Amino acid sequence: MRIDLGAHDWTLRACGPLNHVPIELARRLAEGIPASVPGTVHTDLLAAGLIPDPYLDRNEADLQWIGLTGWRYETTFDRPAALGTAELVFDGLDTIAEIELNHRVLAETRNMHRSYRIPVTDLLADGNTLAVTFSSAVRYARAERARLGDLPNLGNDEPANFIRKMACNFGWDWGPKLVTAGLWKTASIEVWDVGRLRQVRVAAGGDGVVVVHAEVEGRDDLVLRARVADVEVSGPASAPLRAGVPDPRLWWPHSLGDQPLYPLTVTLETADGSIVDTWAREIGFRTVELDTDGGAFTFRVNGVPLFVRGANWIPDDCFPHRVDAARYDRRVRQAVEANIDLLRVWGGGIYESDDFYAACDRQGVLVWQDFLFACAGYPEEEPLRREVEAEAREAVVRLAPHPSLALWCGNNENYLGWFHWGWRESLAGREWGAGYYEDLLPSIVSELDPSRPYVPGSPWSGDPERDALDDDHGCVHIWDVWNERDYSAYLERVPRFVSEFGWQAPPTWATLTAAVHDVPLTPESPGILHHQKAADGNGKLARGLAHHFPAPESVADWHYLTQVTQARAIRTGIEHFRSHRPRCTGTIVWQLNDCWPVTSWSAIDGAERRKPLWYALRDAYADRLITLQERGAVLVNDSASPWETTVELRRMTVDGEILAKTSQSVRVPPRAAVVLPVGDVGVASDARRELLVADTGAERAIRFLADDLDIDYPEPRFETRVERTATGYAITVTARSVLRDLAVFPDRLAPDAEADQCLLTLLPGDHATIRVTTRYALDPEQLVTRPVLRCLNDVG
Ligand code: BMA
Repeated sequence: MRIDLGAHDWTLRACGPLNHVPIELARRLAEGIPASVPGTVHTDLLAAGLIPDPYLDRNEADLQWIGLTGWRYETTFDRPAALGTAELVFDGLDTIAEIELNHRVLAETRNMHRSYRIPVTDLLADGNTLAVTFSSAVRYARAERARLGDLPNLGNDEPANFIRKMACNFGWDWGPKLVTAGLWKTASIEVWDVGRLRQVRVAAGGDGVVVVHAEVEGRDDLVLRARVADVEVSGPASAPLRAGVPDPRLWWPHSLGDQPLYPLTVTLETADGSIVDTWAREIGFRTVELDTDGGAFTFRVNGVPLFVRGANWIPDDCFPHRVDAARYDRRVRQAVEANIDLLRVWGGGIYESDDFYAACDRQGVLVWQDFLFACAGYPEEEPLRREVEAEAREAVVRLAPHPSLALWCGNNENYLGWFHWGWRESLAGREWGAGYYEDLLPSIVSELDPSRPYVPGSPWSGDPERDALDDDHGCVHIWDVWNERDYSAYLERVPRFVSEFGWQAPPTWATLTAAVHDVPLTPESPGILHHQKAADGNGKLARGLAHHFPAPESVADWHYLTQVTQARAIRTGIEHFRSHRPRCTGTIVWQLNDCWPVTSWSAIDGAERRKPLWYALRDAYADRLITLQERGAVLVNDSASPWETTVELRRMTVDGEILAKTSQSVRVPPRAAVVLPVGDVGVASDARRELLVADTGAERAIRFLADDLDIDYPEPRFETRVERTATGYAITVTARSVLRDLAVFPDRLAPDAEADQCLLTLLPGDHATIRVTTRYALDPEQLVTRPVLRCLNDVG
């Protein structure tokens, strides 16, 4: 029997130290306010109307006292009716907690990434008081740093590396510093009598065999039974069970096939067949390997090598308990609709809830899971070491049943720090975490999840002695391009695999203006700058833009041009890297999502809206891609069937006059790329006014032969027609001149309005229909006028 304590009334009080609590709140916070479990202090204070929304304007700055204060959660509950062993179960405590039952301290915890189970059988009375007191995570981490001595940390200005808590909770270069405390996952009382499944560990490969290792408690005559599809096996609880499903249908990433899932139920039973405990999941059958031969970094699923079309995943909210199954599902759906087939769960966040991995299982998205270490040196001393071990063991067992899980990875960018940020020298022999990445974590994976590949880090060159950034070996992160150069610099390199590269842009207009209320609103107004966390972020945005466009004259131009630049930058990178398959076997864009409204590298902003980058990803990650590179037209086919087509190549002027033309038939085998040289057709006579177009009928690539600043864009000439549809509006644009990067931003008119296409380049005579979905009645005239409808021809 299980009693959900979240259904009980909880009270939250501030407790020592109180010296940072605002005086006007002190009395209320001493008396107590209603609290939620799962939840966190910030959201409880928000619900009680005591603090403003931390995501708006510069409120974050006024709320730093929360992370410096201690907090006590309290509830009462009756003695459970059932008899047997009673345990208090916490699925997640954030983070430095003391648990008291009936005023007696039962346990102290210090790891957000673990669950806890505390025996209470003999401690329960008819009425019980449960209190969980959290001390300030900031103060704890600082004290641990003082005790153990400092280690490098680039992620934020607090010693996040000295506490097992989501690192980005202390701030990141896309996230606010809102240091939380609370029972962030469910809390319950469980009472069991005859026996209990303590842990169920599952391995399933491509042959239909499921192996179930169970750890049980209770009587020693209990029987374990596993049912998968129509197959049922049983045996003594002390031995693993093997069930074989004949002719299993294989699970594939969505780009290669279906996602058949098989219900697996494990029961613990008495000898006469009565069920004592049950564990159930959906599993899938497939193999996954990482081929690292000769420096490669190639994922193979069911033996098929992939070009990974990935994106990096960060916590979808600074307060992760707010991300429910439906929201995970929507976010993964947005990834799939952008043709993304792998998400990398980044090491500065969390092991996500099972709802996330289940959404990936169902929708065919591979998951690369970092262990939770990012951009810092980590102490290997106690108590950190045993916390790391306990959390890793729990995470590996919990996530192993998910067919989507494809890779375990030791850390994010810590080898980069070792090789490139001066750590090797400054650490002077001190331990910094390598023992985790090279020893502890791989041994846990090989013990508990031996069929899954493991790499020590991202980036990683295959050898701890070799620079982690090596284009010939393993996976690299490319950051100098955004930080210091122009996006054309992506074209200079052909790494084996790129697990991070990114370019910033502001969130959508609706998201930005709902979060920032500056008057006037400018790229440098205080709220906009507050919602930009990267070092010199706005400077980099401005310099990135200056390579291609005149300085924006208005915030509307800034917003449009920075978004165009972001989309272009990532498109440039992806098309180039994909065109070099099979030497390069994957790209993971930084980053899919945001945790609040912010200018960042994301494709989907903090209010779930798609930025222009999302649309660019959908195009650049399409199964069939035609791209015009320096060396010719490259056709990339990542589908499972051959691509036979005719490519018509034209060089034309911006006014539509055709200067040269050829056509060629081509066959691109599945999962291959073919280069067609463009020859004389590609040689410009006046680059400022010419472009190259490669058309297959269904796919098209356009390459302007000069850079934007040199192009003589014609005045935009076009006609529009707006029609009401069942779900909103259809806008048909007929181009009379070249129109470059045409976009409609309907979120400027209604908060729910979305366009189905963005950044279209139309040639004279082309027409395109952009569908806008919205529940609101919009003004058709505004829909087709600046700043809602824009193209590059009318900048300035
Ligand atoms: C890498 C990531 C993140 C960071 C991003 C952008 O360092 O691993 O830490 O947010 O680049 O700077």
